[in-house]
Amino acid sequence: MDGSEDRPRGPDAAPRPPPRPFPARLRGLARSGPPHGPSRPEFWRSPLRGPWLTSVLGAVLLVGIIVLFTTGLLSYAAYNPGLAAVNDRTPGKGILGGYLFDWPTDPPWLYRLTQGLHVTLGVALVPVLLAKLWSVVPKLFAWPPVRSSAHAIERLSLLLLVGGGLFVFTTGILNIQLEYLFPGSFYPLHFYGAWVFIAAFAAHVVLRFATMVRSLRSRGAPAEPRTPAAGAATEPDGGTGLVAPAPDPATVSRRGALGTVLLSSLALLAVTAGQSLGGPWRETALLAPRGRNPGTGPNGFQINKTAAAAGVGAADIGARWRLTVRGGGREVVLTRSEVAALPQATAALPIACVEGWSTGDQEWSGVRLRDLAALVGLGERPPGVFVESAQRSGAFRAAALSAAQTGDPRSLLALKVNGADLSADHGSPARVIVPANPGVHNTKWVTVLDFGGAA
Ligand SMILES: Nc1nc2c(c(=O)[nH]1)N[C@H]1C(S)=C(S)[C@@H](COP(=O)(O)O)O[C@H]1N2
Ligand SMILES: [Mo]
Repeated sequence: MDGSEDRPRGPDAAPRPPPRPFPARLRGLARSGPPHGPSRPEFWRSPLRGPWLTSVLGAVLLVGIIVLFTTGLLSYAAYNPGLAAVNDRTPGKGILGGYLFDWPTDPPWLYRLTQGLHVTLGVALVPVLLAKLWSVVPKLFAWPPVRSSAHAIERLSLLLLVGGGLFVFTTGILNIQLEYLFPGSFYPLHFYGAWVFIAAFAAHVVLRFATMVRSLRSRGAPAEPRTPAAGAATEPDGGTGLVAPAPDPATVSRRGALGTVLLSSLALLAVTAGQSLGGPWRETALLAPRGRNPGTGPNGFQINKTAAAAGVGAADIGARWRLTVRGGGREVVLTRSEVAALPQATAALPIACVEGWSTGDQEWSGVRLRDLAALVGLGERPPGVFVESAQRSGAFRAAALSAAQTGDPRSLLALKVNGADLSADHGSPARVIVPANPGVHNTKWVTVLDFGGAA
């Protein structure tokens, strides 16, 4: 636990002790000193490392990760995973899913906000995360690797912290950049990864919070960043093991180092945020994975997957297209002109993707989902609906909507957007649009609405 355990045995110890148990042998190893290389404290030369820098970065991450975790949990709730396996491949979340609640339809920009924040903040925090890891990297090599069972547990939790952190950031970024790299498996990977990470993170915060506050207080926040490069090495270690015992001369001040991290974060923010802000800002979203140039006209807004990419052709959505409305033991089959002849409603709603990009409000018009439920006699208090697409395969060909979502008067089977017929890429002839719904559940090229049905 502490230094007292490391002391040699008393003089009354037998000259030839019996084979020592495992931890004692490790202690012996410890006394023989670290091998050459990164396990020696002198290997690490930067005069910038120290409790103050680590604490500043830690404080930023503390706030940032709480926001990321919260918006991440909200994102899972937005999928309404309790409704059907098509909504989420991890329905059996056990107590980890205990917090899940029915995702509301108000305010209609809710998911746009929570998911835009989640993705944008996650991207912008990458330089802070890397700088934080850099600031503590000597400790990963600290010698001996394990001193006691308590130390072993602490090292294991650090492994989960670092590994878990790199895992959730990496899976998240791969998912937004490579268009659903892990179809179907991203959700469980990122979800369970996040829980492992947050458990290790919570333990870390409990263990280090006092040290962080003390280090931040000890070096006045306004004064420390102004310390010139030459003064960078003067920080006392305070038992943290972060300060290099034999530092090289400073080439940059702590202010310079922190400024570089801040600028990197701002640069990432600047080339990412536009995808969630929309409008003219979209042009600035150089990192945005999808369609910065979706064309002009009423259908000129971002497209997730084109009809061609989804394998949906003219034969599926042309004159032979039919809409099947099912529920309460009844079934109605409609042509496009029959759908267009039903009472039409209009709603201004955004598309907001799990990848973080979103559009501003588009003006959708079509038939209210609850009016379609009424066609099969379920109009009073419509149940949830299972929606299927002409798309034959792929994770997004079907989705389940809750009763609250079908009952909202702004929830439409849209035929038009911004006054024009839907383009093939936006889901012609008919697509679902529901307020505050994650984009992925706004199914395009809809062929079946099964009210009260399930996968
Ligand atoms: N059938 C089908 N519907 C779909 C998709 C799909 O791949 N297939 N992509 C979904 C996703 S992930 C999003 S974000 C929205 C995007 O709608 P848009 O391409 O019209 O902007 O459509 C959703 N509807
Ligand atoms: Mo999406």
